[in-house]
Amino acid sequence: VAYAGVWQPPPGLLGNFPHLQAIFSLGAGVDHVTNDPALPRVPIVRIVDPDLTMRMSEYVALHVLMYHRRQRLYDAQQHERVWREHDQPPASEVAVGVMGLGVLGRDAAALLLRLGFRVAGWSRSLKALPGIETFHGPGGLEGFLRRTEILVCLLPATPATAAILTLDLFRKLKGDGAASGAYLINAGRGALQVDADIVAALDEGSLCGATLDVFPTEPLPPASPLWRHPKVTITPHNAAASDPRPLVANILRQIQRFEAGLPLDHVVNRGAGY
Ligand code: NDP
Ligand code: OXD
Repeated sequence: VAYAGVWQPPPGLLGNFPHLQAIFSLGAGVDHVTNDPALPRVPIVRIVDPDLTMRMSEYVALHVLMYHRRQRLYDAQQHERVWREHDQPPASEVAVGVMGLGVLGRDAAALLLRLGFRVAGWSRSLKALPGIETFHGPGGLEGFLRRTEILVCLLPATPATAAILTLDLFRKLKGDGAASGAYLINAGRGALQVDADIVAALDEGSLCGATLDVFPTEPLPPASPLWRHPKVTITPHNAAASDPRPLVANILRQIQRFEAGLPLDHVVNRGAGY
């Protein structure tokens, strides 16, 4: 076996292949591969594919618009047969902040900009993106949060991002802006969030709504209070479910390039963890 395409291989499994030359994550994230302490020292390649990127941007736009257009409020009104219109601020007054300005974060941010929102992003290294206010590093986080009403998280799970989404962080979001409250959309990884802090933030009002696609334990255990929380929207880690057709074509293209002596694209930086 020269190449392995894996999602969540049991720890130690990949160490059994002495001829392995590259490991392909069957997704954009790689934490499910890198968390194997016995992982062979071969390149780890992640998926960067327009199909996956578009699916994630659709998800982000859907949920940002859901909060912006107060769709859950209108759903509740419909249930009660209530015909009542609420004030609707223009998107140009609503500040959306994207944590992670990688392949997925940049595309989602560009789409949100196109929809008219005030968009900012936060990344590890300095970025310059047209029309998007950028912040970076631990020193840039507070300024980014203070101006953000709808927080979209598209960070990878690494030691530096573990449990970054805490009550303390939610309290820094801008709750008195045009969106009339702060909202969270996490489609990055469950390891980024502290579930109990999300519930606490929703209950005290520092968050007015949360869309969660990922969880520290998946599937989300039936006993989790998130399931029935009236301000939570849950999806089963399918924000950008990889379609096997483009995914397989993508990996085969990479193998052909590699066997022709060309470098692999999108190789993970093991030190950084993404
Ligand atoms: P990239 O590697 O292209 O981008 C990661 C971004 O996160 C970069 O902008 C990087 O900063 C930033 N980042 C990493 N560490 C830090 C840190 N410590 N502080 C601040 N910023 C940081 O990844 P993708 O955009 O392709 O994917 C992002 C994640 O989305 C994946 O790792 C995966 O976990 C998740 N995902 C979820 C899916 C789902 O269905 N829910 C589907 C696909 C992916 P810099 O630019 O400076 O390097
Ligand atoms: C991914 C995912 O990383 O689907 O691609 O979570």
